Amino acid sequence: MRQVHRLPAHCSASELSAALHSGEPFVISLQQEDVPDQELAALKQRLAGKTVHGWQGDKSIELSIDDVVDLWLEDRLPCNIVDSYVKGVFSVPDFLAETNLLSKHPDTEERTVSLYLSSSNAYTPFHVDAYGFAGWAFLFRGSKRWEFVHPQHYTEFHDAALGGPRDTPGNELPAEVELWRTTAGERDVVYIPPGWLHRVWTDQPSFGFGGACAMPWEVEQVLQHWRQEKELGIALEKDLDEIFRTISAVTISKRTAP
Ligand SMILES: O=C(O)CCC(=O)C(=O)O
Ligand SMILES: [Fe+2]
Repeated sequence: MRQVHRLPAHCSASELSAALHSGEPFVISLQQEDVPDQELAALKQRLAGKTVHGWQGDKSIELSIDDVVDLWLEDRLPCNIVDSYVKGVFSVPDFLAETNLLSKHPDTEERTVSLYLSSSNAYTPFHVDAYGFAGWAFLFRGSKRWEFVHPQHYTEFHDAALGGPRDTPGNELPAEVELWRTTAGERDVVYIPPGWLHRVWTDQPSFGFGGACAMPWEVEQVLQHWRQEKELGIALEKDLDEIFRTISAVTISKRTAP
């Protein structure tokens, strides 16, 4: 068992950069001055009328934001996580936003910020995030336990009948598979590098934001995972080769513009 690296609260930019480049998950606590606190009641007003998406295992369900907030306050959401794209209601910290290539393409931009809500005792089974993108998850409230498995073990977890990674009954893992563990609390961000399997237990009602990422140095790893999924016949519909080609063409032409 490995403990996921926790960065010190006021770490330097170079420590943060080293963690982001390490290819391993990490946790960092964000300060109030970097991410001002938010109240769910205010968020409910800002998103009034919106339909949001939740996950019951691998099944997606739709709920109205008003119902979701009320159910969350009563700690009885009917899904393991509400994970729904929201724009403009959360300022992603610079270290996650500035270099994220997914914000530079219309087909992936909406994935960069999602509202996250879970009730206590929720459990999200092993999975890899869509397309093998990296991810970040920030909590204003609550507490979650995370377990990770390195991408090299992906095929051992793949189940053709399920069309994705299978969870392990009784939480047993093959002896050769190393587990990485951490607990995230209020104001923590968990960073999930591309292709890492993860499962999550929610211990306290949780409210925060998360999203998908692909940093320039992660593109090869994302594409590798996506090609692996294509071979297994479970890749999602978007053409990632094309998306990253478009992004790099735009980025290069901006850099060379007079
Ligand atoms: O918090 C959860 O239950 C799941 C979170 C997750 O899988 C993610 O943020 O990628
Ligand atoms: Fe995930």
